[in-house]
Amino acid sequence: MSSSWIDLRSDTVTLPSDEMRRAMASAEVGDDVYGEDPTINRLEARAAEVFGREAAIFVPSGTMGNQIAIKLHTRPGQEILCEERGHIFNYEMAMLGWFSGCIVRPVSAPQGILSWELLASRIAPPSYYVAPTGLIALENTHNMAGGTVTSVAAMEEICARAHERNLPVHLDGARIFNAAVYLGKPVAEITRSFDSVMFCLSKGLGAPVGSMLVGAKDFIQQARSVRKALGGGMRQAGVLAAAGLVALEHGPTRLHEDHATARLLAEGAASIPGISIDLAAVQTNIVIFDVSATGKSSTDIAAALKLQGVLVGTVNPRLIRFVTHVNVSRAQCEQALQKLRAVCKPHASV
Ligand code: TLP
Repeated sequence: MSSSWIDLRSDTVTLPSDEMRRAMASAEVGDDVYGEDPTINRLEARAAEVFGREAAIFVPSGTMGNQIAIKLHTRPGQEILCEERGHIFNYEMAMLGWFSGCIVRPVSAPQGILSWELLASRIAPPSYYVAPTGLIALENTHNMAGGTVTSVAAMEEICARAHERNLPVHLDGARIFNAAVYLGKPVAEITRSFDSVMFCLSKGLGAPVGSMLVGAKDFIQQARSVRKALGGGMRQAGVLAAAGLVALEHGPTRLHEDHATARLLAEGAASIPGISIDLAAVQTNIVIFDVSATGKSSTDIAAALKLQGVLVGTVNPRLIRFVTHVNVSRAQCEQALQKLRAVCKPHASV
């Protein structure tokens, strides 16, 4: 999309910075299927270091990172516990059923924030006639709950109690750096109890492509085979890893700006008649709000905004999602709010 659009659909739409493009142009590359791409090797080593883990693997997408982890943690016929709005359950093409032979037992949590208390009773009891629980998967920040953050205490308790029962815990940390900024703690510290963590370079951190899966050395070694099986052996992808390295080093340092613009959007939206929003749930760079009391559907409002140069996402017929990122300025957010106010007016044509 050209820069004349105000694109609030997702932080996946970010464009590579000049520094990323320069790094891509000069990246040293080799065949990564042979382990010979020096730039990918550097990115993997750096990601492992940033997360305080033994190893990391570069994957083309967050979805592939999550699905590799699920495949390795589970066996066919098991259940996975996750929050009912979770990405692995709703937006990954049922791959956990298709590829890993598992089903989800969804757990509903206020603001998408799971606790051990909510999970404990959903773990399958030892029995020969029910599917065993094979994995707990958390999502932090929680995308479809509006970018909400699970506390370190809650994550640590879930991991500790799950490990007592020999249950692994995976973190879909697509936006874990946003959670780290909100919590004011390094990612290594907040994710240390998880068995595996996936995070995206290509969301708020701004890289054009790519995600990482981090964990123990053996786990990541096995992940290399599963990635290959999924067609994720990317050969001379050091050109992508070069942008990923820039994203990893510099992306996190400006995420607080996205959180501030999300707050601006949320407070502005809250003042528009007919819009309802839980301001306490707006903690990072995602803003989800209900437009049903305007008398218009989210799709009608999104279409009207598009005609005015503003792109937004719809979650369902009532809910609109705004996501802030490096390529949308504070002034553009103010313009988007003015246009939202206009299209929500009772007699505005949508
Ligand atoms: N999220 C996308 C859409 O798929 C909804 C977005 O625009 O927010 N985990 C979480 C929590 C995510 O939000 C996403 C992408 C992924 C995993 C998958 O990442 P990709 O798109 O790289 O496969």
